[in-house]
Amino acid sequence: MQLEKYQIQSHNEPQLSAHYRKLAYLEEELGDTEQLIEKLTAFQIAIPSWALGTGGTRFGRFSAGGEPRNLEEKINDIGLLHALNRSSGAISLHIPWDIPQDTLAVKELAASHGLRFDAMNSNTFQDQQNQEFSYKFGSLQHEDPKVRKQAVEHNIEVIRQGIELGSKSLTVWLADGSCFPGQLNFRKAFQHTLDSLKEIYAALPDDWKIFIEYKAFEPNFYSTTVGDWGQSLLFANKLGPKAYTLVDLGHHLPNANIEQIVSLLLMEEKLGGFHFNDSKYGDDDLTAGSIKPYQLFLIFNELVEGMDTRGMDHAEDLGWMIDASHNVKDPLEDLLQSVEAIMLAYAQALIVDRAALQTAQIENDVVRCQEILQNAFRTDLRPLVAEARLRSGGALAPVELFRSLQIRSQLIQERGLFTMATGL
Ligand SMILES: [Mn+2]
Repeated sequence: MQLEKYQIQSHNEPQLSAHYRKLAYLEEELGDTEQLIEKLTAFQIAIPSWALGTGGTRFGRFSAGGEPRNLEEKINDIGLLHALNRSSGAISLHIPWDIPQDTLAVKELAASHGLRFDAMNSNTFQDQQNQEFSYKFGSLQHEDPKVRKQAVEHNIEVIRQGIELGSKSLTVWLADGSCFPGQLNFRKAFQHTLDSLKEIYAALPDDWKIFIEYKAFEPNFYSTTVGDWGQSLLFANKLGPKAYTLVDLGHHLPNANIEQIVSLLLMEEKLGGFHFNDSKYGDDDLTAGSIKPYQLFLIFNELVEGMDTRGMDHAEDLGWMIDASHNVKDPLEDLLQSVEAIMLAYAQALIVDRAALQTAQIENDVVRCQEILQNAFRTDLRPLVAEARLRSGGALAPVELFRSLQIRSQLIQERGLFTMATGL
């Protein structure tokens, strides 16, 4: 199904006067908001192709019905999201779950929705049918060079697919590690991984980036070979200028200071990409901003400060992606909520009074520092984010419109109740 312009307009129409009233109040508070709205309009968050179906845990999976049955339907779902919020203008593909059968047609379909292809994702964390060697004991780190070669070749194949689609980056997340003390020689595992990554790096086109994602634990529970930002940064530094660290919010040990990590990676010019989600305990993959919205704001505060210090383009110079799983919510509603939370945190970071904060820091005025940050965080910027959406042709209240149009029922009618999207 496709959203028509008139459907969005007739949803917006009755809400306009209330919207402009709230916006006027905000403009009185903030002064000129044009620049903020421009930045919000430009900011796009990639939707992962594996997050459009209902996720699950190892205990079960409960389908929402009407899940996309193929890559084309996944692209259509992201097209729906983008039509609603105008901030989901990119797709992050996962190979082999989403191998394009007809690349040209897939590109055309994405373009018809205004979507571009963000980072490609390889998969050496599970065995595929007809695969010669198993990744049970790792892929790029494996003791057996034949397993490493197979994993390297898979990554190079993903790059090749990405080139055809117009992507410019490869995200490598490895499940490699060990479950028990003594199982691995840490140095050997690191060295094998580095050697394998070097081969993948050599296959990158000049204008491509490789993102090395880290994760503290799971599925391995004793050691992970790319376990934290230090290990990722080691790899990225040893590989070269096209290699960067990717931060996934859920991949840290509890209470890690992610905003500090982000700040230092930006300083080192080694932050490349971001995976948004939220968590209470571990890699819970919950809706961004659902548990710790203040942390999300603090992270954006460092991102904006760090990018501005280096003269980076907020929208273009880092890869922004959601990496979440939807077990109990409708995946599309969940993604709309995530995008909204990310946009809000970004907007709040944009209004932080940087000059005043710097002065307060220099004067060791700790109270003032907190006041400045929390003033920004506690300003309700929803009208500003909504205005950016409205100007780009999106809906004032995307989730409400999704519901009033009964989009899920229509998708179920189109695709059936017992469909299951590929993914986690
Ligand atoms: Mn991730």
